[in-house]
Amino acid sequence: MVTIDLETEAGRREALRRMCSIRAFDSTAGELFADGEIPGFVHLYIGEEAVGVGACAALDEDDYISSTHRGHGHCIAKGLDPEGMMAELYGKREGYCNGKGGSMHIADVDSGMLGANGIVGAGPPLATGAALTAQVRGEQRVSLSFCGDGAVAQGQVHEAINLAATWDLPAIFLVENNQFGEGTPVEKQHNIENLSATAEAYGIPGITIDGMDVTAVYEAVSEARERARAGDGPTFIEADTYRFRGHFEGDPEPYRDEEDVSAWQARDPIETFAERLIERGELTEEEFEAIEEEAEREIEAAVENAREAPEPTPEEAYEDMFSQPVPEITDFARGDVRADGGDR
Ligand SMILES: Cc1ncc(C[n+]2csc(CCOP(=O)(O)OP(=O)(O)O)c2C)c(N)n1
Ligand SMILES: [Mg+2]
Repeated sequence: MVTIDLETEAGRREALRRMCSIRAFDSTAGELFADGEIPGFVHLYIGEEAVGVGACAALDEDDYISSTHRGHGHCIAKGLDPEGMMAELYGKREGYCNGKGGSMHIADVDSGMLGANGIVGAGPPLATGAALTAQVRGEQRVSLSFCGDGAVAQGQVHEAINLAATWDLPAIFLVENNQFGEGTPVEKQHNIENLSATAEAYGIPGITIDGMDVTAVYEAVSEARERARAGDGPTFIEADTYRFRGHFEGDPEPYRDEEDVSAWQARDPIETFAERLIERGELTEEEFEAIEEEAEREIEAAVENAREAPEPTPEEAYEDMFSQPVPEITDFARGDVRADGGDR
C-alpha cells in the first residue's frame, strides 16, 4: 500500500500539505541559520519538494529511503516529525539522533529513513544494502535512494547500481537533478545530456521526468516500485528540478543568473500543484492559504520546543556511538580511565 494515494482527493491534499510543511521547515531553518541560532550547516530543499513528496507517497511505510546532505524534505516526506527534526538541528537530546547528527545526519530507521548523509554519493550503497537484506529475508520492502546530479559522478554510486541490477534487488535510484553540484552546472559535470542514460550501462530502465510535478514523480516511482516488488530489479529515475536557494545558506551564487532562477520559480512545485487542484474544484484559495499557515504554525511550534528542550550533558557525547558498547569508551566517559587508557 502506498503512503499517500495521489489518485484520491484526500491524498492529493495530503501531498500538498507535506510539500508546504517542507517549505515552512526549510524557510525557517534558513532564517535560524542566518541568525546564528543553529550550529553546523544547512542545505535547503526549497524548490525540490515535489521530488521527495511524490517519491515517498508512492512508497509503503515499511519501505526504506536513503538521503543526502539536502535531506530535510526527504525526512518530512517519509513521515518524520518536524519537532524531532528541529530539535536535532538545535543539537538537543530530543532530536532524532539525540542531537549528535544535526541537519546532515537525521536518521530514523523505524520510519524507514536510513539517514541523511554528509558524504556525497553515500546513500545509494545504503539502499542497495537494505534491498539485499529484503531479498535475503524474503521481505517485500523496497529501498529508494535519493542522490544529486553531482553524486552520479561518484564511484560508489555506480557500484551500488551495478550490484542492485546484477542481483535484481528491489531498489530505486532517484537522481535529483537540480542542475548544479555546488556551483558547477550539470552540463559541465557530465558528458551525457540525460543522466538517466546511465541506466543503459547496467541493463535497467532509466527515465527522465519532470521533478517539479509531484504527480509525475509519484507515477514514475509507483511503476519502479511495482517492478522492484515483482523481483525485476531496480529502476533509475532522473527527476529534473531546481534548488531555489544557494547550495548552502550564505552562498553568493556567482554561477547563475537571476533570470534562470525566476524562470524555474515560475514553475514552483507547490504553487503549480495547488493551482491544478483549484482548477479541478478540489481546493479553494482560502483552503490553500490555510494549509500554508498551518504548516508555518507547526514549524514555529517545533522551533519553540527545540529552544526550550534540554541540552545533552557532556557525558552523553560518548553514548550512541556504537551499537554494542565499547568498554574502554564507556569507562572513559564514566571518568574511570584517562584517554590514553591509564587509570585516573
Ligand atoms: C565525497 C564528497 N565529496 C565532496 C563533498 C562536498 N560537497 C558537498 S555537497 C556537494 C555537491 C553535491 O551536488 P549534488 O550531488 O548535485 O547535490 P545537491 O547539492 O545539488 O543537492 C559537494 C561536492 C562531499 N560532501 N562529499
Ligand atoms: Mg545537484
